[in-house]
Amino acid sequence: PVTDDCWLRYEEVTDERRHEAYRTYCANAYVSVGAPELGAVRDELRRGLGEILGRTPHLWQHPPRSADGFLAVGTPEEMQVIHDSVVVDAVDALADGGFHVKATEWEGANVLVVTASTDRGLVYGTFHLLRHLSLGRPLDGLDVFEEPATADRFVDHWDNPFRRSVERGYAGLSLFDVETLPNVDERYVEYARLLASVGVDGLVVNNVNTEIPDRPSANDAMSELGGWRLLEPRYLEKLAALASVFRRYGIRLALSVNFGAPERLGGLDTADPNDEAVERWWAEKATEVYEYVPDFAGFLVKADSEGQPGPYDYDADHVDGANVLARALEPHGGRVWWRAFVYGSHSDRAVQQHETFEPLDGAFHDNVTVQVKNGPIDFQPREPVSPVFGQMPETDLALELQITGEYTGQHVHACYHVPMWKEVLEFDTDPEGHGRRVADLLTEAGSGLAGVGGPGDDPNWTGHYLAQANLYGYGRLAWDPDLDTATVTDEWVRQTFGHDPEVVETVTDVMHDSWPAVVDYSTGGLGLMHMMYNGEARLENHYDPAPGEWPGYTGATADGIGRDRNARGNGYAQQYPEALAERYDDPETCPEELLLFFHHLPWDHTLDDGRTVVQTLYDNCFAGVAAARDLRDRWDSLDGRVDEQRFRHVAERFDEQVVQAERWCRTLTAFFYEHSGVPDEHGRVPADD
Ligand code: BDP
Repeated sequence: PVTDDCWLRYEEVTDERRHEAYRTYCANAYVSVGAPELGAVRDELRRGLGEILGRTPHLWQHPPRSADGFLAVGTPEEMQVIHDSVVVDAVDALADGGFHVKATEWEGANVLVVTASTDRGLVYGTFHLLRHLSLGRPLDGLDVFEEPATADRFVDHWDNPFRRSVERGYAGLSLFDVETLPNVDERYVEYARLLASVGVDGLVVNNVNTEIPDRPSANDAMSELGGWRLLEPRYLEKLAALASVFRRYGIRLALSVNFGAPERLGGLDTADPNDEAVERWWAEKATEVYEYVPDFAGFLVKADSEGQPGPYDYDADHVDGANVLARALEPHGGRVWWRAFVYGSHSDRAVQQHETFEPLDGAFHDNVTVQVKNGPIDFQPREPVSPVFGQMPETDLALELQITGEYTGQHVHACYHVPMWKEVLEFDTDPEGHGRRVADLLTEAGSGLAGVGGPGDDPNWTGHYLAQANLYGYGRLAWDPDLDTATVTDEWVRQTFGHDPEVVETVTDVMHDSWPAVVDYSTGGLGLMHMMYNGEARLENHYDPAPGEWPGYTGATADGIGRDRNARGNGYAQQYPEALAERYDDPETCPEELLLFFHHLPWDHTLDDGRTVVQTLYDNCFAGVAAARDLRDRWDSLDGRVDEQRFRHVAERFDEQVVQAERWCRTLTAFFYEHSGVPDEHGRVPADD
């Protein structure tokens, strides 16, 4: 195929008995008609069942009486067979997107029901069924109710439509082509299928950097040129065409907007959120957007951050800024996602978000979501969980995760983010209080998640075949944050690479061991971060090691390393509730993997196992390299068991990852030695050469 099917490969079921059962239930499908989503359902059944059964299914508009079994997809109201086969009240009670799948009997026939209270639910139910079949699971006795745990499950593209580039994208050009829209590219449909199959229900199509920053920054090269122009009618027309593709799959579109749009686009002399003309401008603009896209989801805003305009430019605050947009969208059912990624007024950016946003709790409009990155810095390989979570009880918070591997090897390295995200979701924001995990906050508030960085036009979508798992895992966790890593991985591996036990076991292990390896060789594993090239020195790359470039992040001196983000230092730890603040504040109780994030410690400070800080850093860096080599070798053992195309591609990437891991290890250990003057106990540092 021109484009890779990712996890929607739908391989033919090989087990004879299963094949027989699948055919009985699914060779004939009676599918309701009407809503656009049902068109998508029919297309997917044709495709999926066609492959899995090895024969195109018959699609009916009435119950196929002659068959000894059939699949019925629709709502209880529309289809008698479904009405008779399910508890209608239970189906009606499902949250939007929820579905019920049940194997039963009706008038002497075996019937498999896929039903829901909304059309979007039928899409998810259909994908659930196809996943069930792809995983080779039995149909007899099947009886599943599922509903999404979160209301918003967005993928935020950082695409620059006017440049067709992607900020922090490692998979080619933007998928979306403003030149050719409103003509619809087939890949839009393929992409919508991938997203819907994992429950994603919203898509921001353009970069949060809607203009080139007014401060000198390497972001210039990646930001959009005049992104606010997307709000012009001629582009809204293109957006409408795109929306109609995604609507069939239950996905709503949103736009990143420029806070200065009333000036830049509207010709007003201000964008002050407290100005009446500005208020009117946004209201009229919102009305216009909804004329083109009636189910438009809303606006995402990066304001007062990295050179983007914002309310601070007008002596207003984030509440004024978010609420003026919220009032404009409210009559249409739209929402504002206001990003909390604001920094610059502190020497340590970790401190700023909580300080800026926590006092604003309760002041945002109901249709505002404050969108918070998982950690206080910026999508590092490992960070503590942002102290904003759990501390703004009156505000809808969304968790912003990065799907794209900006700081985790940029899709040259394999780095499976799901275990990292699980740590975040399971994190208890208030251990001595109500015990509320991040996952609970997201589901209670009915708010949700935003995953940054969508696929590009690369034939394999993500640049690295194994990075497809991050998109898959993101969607699955957004749907159900309580899914465990092993389940998500197993689903992904089997659908993507089939059921050969050796392949399943090897790929699963490779995935699970990939993130710890990256953390070890690129951070030393004790909570240091951001030791890569950044900013003006080189094209902002966030890929190559450069630990000396931003001394503020490592805090390395002759006597020690790390930052005092504690009571003796800048007080960051004190932003957490007491139990957490205490845990982080004492090096004895601070989790080892975050130790140097919270503390500047002497090089010879000893850890629990008796090793010193500097020796542990050395050991972890070398362990990371050994792990990367091991990942490569394990992948190489699959030669001949995975198709040549994917095998080679991944093997080559692993070769490059090992070289780069060695470079990281050499550079970091030399840096630690240079400051500490302490050689490695095992003679590896200083290096001979
Ligand atoms: C950082 C990226 C930068 C983004 C910024 C953001 O390096 O390109 O613009 O985050 O999230 O991760 O706005």
